[in-house]
Amino acid sequence: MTAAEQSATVDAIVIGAGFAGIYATLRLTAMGLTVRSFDAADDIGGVWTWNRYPGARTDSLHETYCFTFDRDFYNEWAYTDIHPDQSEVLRYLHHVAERFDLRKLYTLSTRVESATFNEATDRWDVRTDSGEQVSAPYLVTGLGLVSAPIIPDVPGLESFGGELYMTANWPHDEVSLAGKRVAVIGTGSSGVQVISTIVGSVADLTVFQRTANWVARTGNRPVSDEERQGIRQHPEQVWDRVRQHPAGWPWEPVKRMALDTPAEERERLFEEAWEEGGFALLYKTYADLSTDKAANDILCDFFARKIASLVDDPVLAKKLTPNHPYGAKRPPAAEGYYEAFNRSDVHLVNLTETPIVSFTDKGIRTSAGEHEFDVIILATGFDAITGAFTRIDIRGLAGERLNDHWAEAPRTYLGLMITGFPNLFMVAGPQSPFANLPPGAQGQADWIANAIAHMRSDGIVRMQPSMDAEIEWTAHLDEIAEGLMTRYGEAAGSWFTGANVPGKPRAYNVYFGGHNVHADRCDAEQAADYPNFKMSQPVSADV
Ligand code: N01
Repeated sequence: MTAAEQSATVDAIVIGAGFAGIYATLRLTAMGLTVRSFDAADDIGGVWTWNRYPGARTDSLHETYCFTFDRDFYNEWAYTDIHPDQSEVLRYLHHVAERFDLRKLYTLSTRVESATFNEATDRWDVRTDSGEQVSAPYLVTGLGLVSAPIIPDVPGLESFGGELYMTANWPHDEVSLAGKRVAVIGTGSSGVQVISTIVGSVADLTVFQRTANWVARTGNRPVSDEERQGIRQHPEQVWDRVRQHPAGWPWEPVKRMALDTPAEERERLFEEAWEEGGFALLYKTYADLSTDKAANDILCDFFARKIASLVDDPVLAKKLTPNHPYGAKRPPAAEGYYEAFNRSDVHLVNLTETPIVSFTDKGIRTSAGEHEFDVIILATGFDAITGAFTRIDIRGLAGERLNDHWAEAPRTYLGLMITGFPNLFMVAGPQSPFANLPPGAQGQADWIANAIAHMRSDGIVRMQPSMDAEIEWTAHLDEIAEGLMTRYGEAAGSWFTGANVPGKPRAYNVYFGGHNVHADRCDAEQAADYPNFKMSQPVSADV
């Protein structure tokens, strides 16, 4: 048992061992706080410990998919590819944990089941699934956006006699798919990565598609030595660009408008961005693609023609072409995805025509008949953003359950704190920006650490946002999302809005106003001594 495991009372409890939780642990420890950190996984790494499926890699850029708090530490690390794969990101996170001696603070393979704010002590009482109870004045969550997987509610799953895998909980041991008849259900970011990676190595691949997706190329390639040296000489330039970009990308935000550009010029720029891959289509072409449906239609027309040119069978190409705006759902990327469907050993089952009826002992039955498989892979997504919170019994002032507070929609201030849940701080929580995760998580955890330092220096025992601030932030977030293509997310079944989970309240779960705008607001809040927060001294009764 480590020293951390023995201590039931600490200064801060952190939940999560991904980018968010690791950095919060590091930052709070560096301030001299005693910290206990928990994660349900058996190792450090968050989403990267669970999602080990073939082809898993980030579509963020290598120089931004890491922490930037220390120039030398930043310059030490070198990812191989511009979009690092799962194994390298996991190695990086292990490297951080080891270098800053964080492992000893973590209790792994342990799920936090409940967290209750104790009004008598002004501490969070946390209970884990191992029965351990720990208490601390500050509770910091880094629960991850996509950490609560959903299993399709289809009869007979347990009766399938072959191998069944979930991308979101992929085995640690080698999985051999070679020579097998494989089904992949789901064509989100995970599904398209698996499909384009295993194609050709399996005997037969059947893709069950409910909603077609706009799958950009990745444009992945190794990082050249020259690029790496350039970044290492002036890393601050990268960090500044990331800080100023709405999505936390190291690119200049574009200002030109598709609707003001001649068709040939647009086509040329779209082609260039298509070749570059990833988010270039969205972030490097035109500013009005996300705001103006007419501009977005032009991009979708370009994309639909691309699909038609890549898929030999026009009927199949049509089935693979989405009918939602680009960006209504989180756009995935994969290399050779559409081309895979030209192979005779790859089949598409369009679930809008022939829905799944049940799983059987041999495979999957749709309304058109039974398909037999050796392996079924579920790439069916997550109860994203809020799911990891609502699966924990969290209770704030007067015993209010977080699930009740969020019964209709998540409500927070800046995605950082919740009214009625004092001293509960969230890194990359609901209503925080949809953006490149590590820079946002680092900035938010810094903000939280500073807020805790402020509380400690001023003898504040409770900090929570005012109800007005929470209402204002939620209204602002909705207004922004309604002005973007995200307003079509519900119809497209996007997890941005909870529309991918039957019965989940429909709401915009993430902030689309920009990582930069959010960071500015957080900075301003801090600089002005937290005007939208209620701070209480001991023996207060501000319920
Ligand atoms: O999940 P998803 P994901 N029957 O929700 C389908 C991040 N990520 O794991 O669209 C049949 O996107 C569902 O169909 P529909 C990234 O933020 C990043 O792929 O609801 N199908 C959909 O096709 C991403 O957005 C990276 O109609 C069913 C799919 O399953 C997020 O994680 C890589 C079904 C789920 O897609 C989630 O991605 C991977 C059912 N009952 C993930 N239920 C990168 O950085 C669901 N589906 C590259």
